[in-house]
Amino acid sequence: MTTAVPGTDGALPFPDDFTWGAATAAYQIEGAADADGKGPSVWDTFSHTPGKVRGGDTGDIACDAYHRGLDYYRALLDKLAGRGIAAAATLYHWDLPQALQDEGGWAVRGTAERFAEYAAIVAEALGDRVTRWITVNEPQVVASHGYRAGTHAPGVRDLAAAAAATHHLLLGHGLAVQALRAAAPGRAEAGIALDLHPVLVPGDGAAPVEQARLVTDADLNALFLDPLLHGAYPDAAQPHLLPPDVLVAPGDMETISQPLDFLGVNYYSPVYLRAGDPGDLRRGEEPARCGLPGVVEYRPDSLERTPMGWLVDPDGLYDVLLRLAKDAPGLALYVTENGCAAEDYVGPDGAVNDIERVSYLHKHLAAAARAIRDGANLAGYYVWSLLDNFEWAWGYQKRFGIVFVDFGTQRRIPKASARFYADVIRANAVPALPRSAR
Ligand code: IFM
Repeated sequence: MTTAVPGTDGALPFPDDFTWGAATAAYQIEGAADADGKGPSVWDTFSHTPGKVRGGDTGDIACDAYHRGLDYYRALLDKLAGRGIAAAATLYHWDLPQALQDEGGWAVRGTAERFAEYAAIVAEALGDRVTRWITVNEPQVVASHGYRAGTHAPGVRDLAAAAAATHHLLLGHGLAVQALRAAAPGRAEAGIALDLHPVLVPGDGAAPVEQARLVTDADLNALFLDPLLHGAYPDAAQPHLLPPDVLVAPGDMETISQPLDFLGVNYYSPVYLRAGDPGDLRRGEEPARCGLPGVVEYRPDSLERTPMGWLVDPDGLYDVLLRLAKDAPGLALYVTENGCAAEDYVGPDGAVNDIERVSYLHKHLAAAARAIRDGANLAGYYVWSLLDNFEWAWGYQKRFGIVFVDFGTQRRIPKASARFYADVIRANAVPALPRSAR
């Protein structure tokens, strides 16, 4: 199957030193749940609890990646280096040792301190092979899904624990940055990856809608951006999401806001708000998560949705990158995750022709190129995800990979999107979008 060849008329170029990558996460691909002395983690516990993950799926085997290398991480990094690929390593992508959870997990300060010790150990072990470190992936999701809604591990539903987790995840990030820099002076580049969601009010928002926009933006974005970039929690956030003062020890905000080497942006979809009645919802509407009266969230009919129900809105990526260019001038940005689930299947010819994902990536890469042209300091892009994998509470039912995994045989099949992405990387440019998609 052929894909569009970039680099021709109208192609949008990327800077010469742009980084291209594909992201995965340990629990989602490694398997080997109890290999080599590994103790249980919160996701082992959660996925083995009946009713928590669709279909009863677990990460016990996943893509079996761990068993495909001895001395797994060193071997993996050496193989990547051998292929001219520089790894960026994430220290925490949602899977905490169960022993730390038993002490309170991210709801207690001790976990942030243990995390810094772990960062130092990992940097000692792998610092000769890794220079770019992401401390924590999507702390917003950890706090909201793991500690407030309980739909992710550790399955806690407790507002106070979630607010505490927010602070300790950020503090853990700050302490880990210090540990990384101490372990690999002058060599470690440290950042964090945030899931960011533009909150949009098309047209003229009435006063309550504009108020809801401010609160929703504070809850989802500023609650993490402001402490990291400006050393303070945002006043506009809902009070129950804000860590209480008693948890914030002197010096914490300085630790959290120490300069980053880069900021990772995970972008999937925005939030749309309009005036409406949460008690009498129309089709496609949901109560606004900020809880303010007279406002609903909705999904514009003009936008496609992925099988996750997430809106496809590449302009949102552009908006987020330009907002950061303004809010954190000069800070290097990486898109550390972007991609979509699709209904992938192996065709009679043995190929996986994921045209929806090709279209999704094409539009989002074009948005990224436009953002660079308009001033965003975007240094790289990592597609989510390299492989189909364990999609948390959805189990194996949702496929995000550019490489198909047959979980019965562990056979891998690069999809059409993998070829499209390889073409983009080779050309260091994304082909012009068809007029209809602009
Ligand atoms: O699979 C997840 C990933 O682990 C974190 N960010 C969002 C992805 C898709 O849901």
